[in-house]
Amino acid sequence: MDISQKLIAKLKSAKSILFFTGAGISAESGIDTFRGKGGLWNKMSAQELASFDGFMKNPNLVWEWYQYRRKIVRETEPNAGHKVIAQLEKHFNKVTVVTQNVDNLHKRAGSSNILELHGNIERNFCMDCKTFYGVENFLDSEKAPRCKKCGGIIRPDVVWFGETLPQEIFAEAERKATESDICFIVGTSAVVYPAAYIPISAKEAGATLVEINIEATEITNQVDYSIIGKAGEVLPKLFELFLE
Ligand code: BV8
Ligand code: ZN
Repeated sequence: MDISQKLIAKLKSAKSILFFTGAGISAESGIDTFRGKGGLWNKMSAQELASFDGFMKNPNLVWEWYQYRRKIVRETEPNAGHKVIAQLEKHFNKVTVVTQNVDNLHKRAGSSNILELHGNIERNFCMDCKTFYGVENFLDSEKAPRCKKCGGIIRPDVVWFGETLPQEIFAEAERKATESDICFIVGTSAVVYPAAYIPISAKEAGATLVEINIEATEITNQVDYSIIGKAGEVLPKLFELFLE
């Protein structure tokens, strides 16, 4: 992997850094990505599984898909990539993680400033009375459960296609992007909007864009540095060079 000395020098003089992450940063923990080889969405379409209409048409199928993903998340650990991002908090005034992932692995790795643009797979809520339920309430329920209070349908607290992102979280992510000196784009195909606007906002405000991915993506032609490699290998190497 090729990491330029110029980038390391930039990192050493940076004050605030932002990590914009996607499914690729969790791939080495054993969680499938969506669009890559063996991706979750190769088997069934995103629209059927990660959309409100898909859920209303077949709540039990979608619920089962999320139960399957929760089980995988429970059996996985944060990897070296997540851990380096958490460790960097000791070396910079501000490290913000803006993630599209719903798997909680940044939190479990010890990061403290995390903005979850697409929600969190461990949280659920009743569609009628909005009561929140933690995933521990239904560890083995195959069917979309009903609310104990009002009998309404319970759904995962994630943002589906056609649904707006949590406005205050997105606005905070935009703000942090415009304040960042360096914006790392890690393990995302950068095709999902409006999340994919975040690195663009950082660039427009003068941040240096650094992409870490195993292949080129839609955003590669807009970045200042493109490092081809696995996040779990590149980030530790970057950290090692930074500490030298
Ligand atoms: C919305 C649910 C307002 C949670 C997901 C412009 C503006 C606004 C909206 C749109 C727009 N253009 C199009 C839209 C509509 C749509 C959209 O973006 N469609 C795209 C696909 C064309 N956006 C929306 O609907 C959003 N809502 O805008 O509301 C609105 C309202 C009404 C009408 C219009 C607008 C909602 C988007 C959120 C959808 N929910 N998931 C869940 O179940 O997880 S999206 C899904 O994709 C996941 O959340 C995921 O986070 C996200 C992005 O995927 P990635 O993380 O990038 O994963 P992917 O597999 O694609 O890529 C993995 C990458 O990792 C690859 O590049 C691979 O090379 C790399 N990799 C693999 N291994 C490694 C690695 N890299 C490093 N190391 C490795 N080891
Ligand atoms: Zn209810």
